[in-house]
Amino acid sequence: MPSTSEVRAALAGQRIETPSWAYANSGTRFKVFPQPGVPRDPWEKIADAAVVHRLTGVAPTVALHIPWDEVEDFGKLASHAEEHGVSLGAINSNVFQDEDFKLGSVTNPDARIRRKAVDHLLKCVDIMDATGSRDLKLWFSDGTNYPGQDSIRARQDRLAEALREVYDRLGPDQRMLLEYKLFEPAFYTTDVPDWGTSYAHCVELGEKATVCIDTGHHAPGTNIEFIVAFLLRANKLGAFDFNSRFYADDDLMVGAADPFQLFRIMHEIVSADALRPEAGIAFMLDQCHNIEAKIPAIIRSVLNVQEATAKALIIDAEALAEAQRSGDVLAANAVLMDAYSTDVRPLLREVRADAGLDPDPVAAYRASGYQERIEADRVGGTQAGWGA
Ligand code: AOS
Ligand code: ZN
Ligand code: ZN
Repeated sequence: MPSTSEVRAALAGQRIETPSWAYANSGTRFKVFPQPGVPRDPWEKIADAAVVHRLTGVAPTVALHIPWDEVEDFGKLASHAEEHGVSLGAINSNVFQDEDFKLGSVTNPDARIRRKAVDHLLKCVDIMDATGSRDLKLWFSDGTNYPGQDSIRARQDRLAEALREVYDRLGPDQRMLLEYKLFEPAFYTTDVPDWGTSYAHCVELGEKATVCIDTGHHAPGTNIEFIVAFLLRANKLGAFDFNSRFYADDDLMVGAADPFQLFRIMHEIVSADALRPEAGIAFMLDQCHNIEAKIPAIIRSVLNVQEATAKALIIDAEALAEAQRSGDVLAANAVLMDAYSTDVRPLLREVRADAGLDPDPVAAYRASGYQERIEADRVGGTQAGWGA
């Protein structure tokens, strides 16, 4: 068994990044239900993210999405974050909401539009220089809807060319995270549809390019922990976009649909000693809270990741290795299930208390009066940009 102090230290040192867009209004293509008190601009999104960090102690960075979080002076935004006790995390590039990108961004058949898309990505790297962000996260909605619409192969060439130009612009301490998604908004082909495609491009690019796994971006039944294990072994896992899904890219709270899957993923992480921030994997949330209150939902999500992590940390690794060595299938499975069946909430409450935090961050938020304050102060909150 790992020692309790090791488990506690690992939990106290865990880092989870929250996304700016999760604090804003969002919805489906059918309706956005606005909520009172949501942030009106990036400054207020960061203030809310800081509240999540103050209450949980493990969410010190917030990811931005450009242009949703466009401001004149990103250096100032970074200082604003510091003043609130957090810092700016991954810069998410958005090349999917411009009229010009109807047939794609970096893989568009028109060279002028490809140029425009790449220029946006380069601008995102300029922003990273100003914010001190390490990661540029790329997700492309590019693809086709009909057989014959465009050349699948030519689109891969265009993608490779665009990625190369952006990769070469990265500073020595900056990284590129290439996210994949099976489908949507394209329904016939997607240019980066799976981890294999992302991995192959990252290998071609070099060591600063790694794969981002969004847990909602696979075909039903996909074994995500296998992908995690494979990429960890290849040193090509850069980040997670955590969320849960019942059907497709549902963007629900992580750990809500399938906490067991989250545990299995965290088991791969823990057994590869990749939980430590120095291991270089960014654990981010990518969620939309369409009907539930935003800040408590994000706190709940952070707690769900912590619970899955704690269960993975208490797995008896020696007993597991012994059962695996001796081919005792049932014993090996029982070791995992024992850990999964353990109620780790008391342990996490203690870890929080040791860090000077309220053991129950959701209750602490409700008691803080913050929600009442923002509802009174903020009128006309913005939309994340999604589901408009
Ligand atoms: C889109 O499906 C992806 O998950 C991206 O990460 C996207 O940039 C993010 O969800 C914000 O919309
Ligand atoms: Zn994502
Ligand atoms: Zn997504």
